[in-house]
Amino acid sequence: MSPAIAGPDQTDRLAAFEARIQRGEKIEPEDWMPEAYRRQLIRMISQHAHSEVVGMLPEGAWITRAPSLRRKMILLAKVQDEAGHGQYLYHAAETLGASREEMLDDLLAERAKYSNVFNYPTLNWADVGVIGYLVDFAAILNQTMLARCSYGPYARAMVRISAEESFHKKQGQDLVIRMAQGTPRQHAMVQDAINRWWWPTLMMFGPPDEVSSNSAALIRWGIKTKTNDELRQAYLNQIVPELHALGLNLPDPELHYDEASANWVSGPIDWDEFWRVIRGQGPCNRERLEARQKAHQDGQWVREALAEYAIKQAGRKLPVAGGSHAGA
Ligand code: FAQ
Repeated sequence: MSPAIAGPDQTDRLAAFEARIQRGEKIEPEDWMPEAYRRQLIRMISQHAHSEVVGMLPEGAWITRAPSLRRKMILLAKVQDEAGHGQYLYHAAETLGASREEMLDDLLAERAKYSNVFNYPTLNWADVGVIGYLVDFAAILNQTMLARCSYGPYARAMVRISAEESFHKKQGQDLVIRMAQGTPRQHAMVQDAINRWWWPTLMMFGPPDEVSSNSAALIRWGIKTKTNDELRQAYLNQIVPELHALGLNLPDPELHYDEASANWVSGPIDWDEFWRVIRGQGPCNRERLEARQKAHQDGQWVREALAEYAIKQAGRKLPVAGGSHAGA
């Protein structure tokens, strides 16, 4: 609700709410919050949850083809973690009044967004390392910021998720280092994977600040504390020297170090590609959605069984005369 159209009570409430955020207090589910704050959080947290769940697919495709038992165990654990992250995030969105069914319906009916980066194919084993290293690192920078966000349940979920993502990044980095220092063929494979994932990963931070429609509200309410471009810059400054140290190149002839600002500066990002991908026309959007729709259908009997069980359990716990419980 904007202060301009709020009545006196609402204006006071909004001012008190914003003062709490200024003081660094966390907003909890039972607290008063402006409707626009609630809507922004549901939008962002549900998109984040969808990204974790859809994000299981590109790497999940390699579980059966991992080159060793050790790598298979690591990958299984990572993909399973992403499912857990989806759970925490859907729960966090539920604390704001969103229903799980509605959120999933929105994803399956293509009404909801999820991260652009998961709409690209994983063509070889090196892609698994590059996703873990580059994509998880990008996610960590974003999520470390969100761990300080003003909404308590989201901030707390981010603390745990970021810790797990750090392990994901380390396993990806380890794989990339091994391949970069391996045979010429392995080096070429990992270089090829970096060439394909580099630009989509830079796009993950969201569109440039001047066209980021949600940033102003999110920053005002302490949900984001850094802009899309600020996080993208922090990412470039950390990842570029690390990749160069491994003898890996980036597919950007204009990438250079600017002494004056002490920043790595990238060439232009193809934002047309970004908008196409998030509007459903990326290389794998259809495949990703069909996989989620099939998983949802396959899980129908589990949901029915759980619902039936819950009804039976509730029936057993119905209070009876004398204060005891039926079936107890
Ligand atoms: N992809 O106004 P802004 C992960 C949309 S988790 C798709 O700048 P905002 C873990 C945006 O929704 C990765 N759409 O938006 C993992 C908006 O459209 P709307 C996901 C995007 O919210 C690793 C429009 O563009 N992380 O990787 C994207 O201020 C490995 C205008 O944009 C999160 O979701 C995008 N990249 O900033 C899992 C973190 N960027 O909704 C498996 C939470 C923008 O108005 C394997 N989210 N759009 O119709 C955020 O921090 C923010 O929402 C941003 C976007 C930074 C993503």
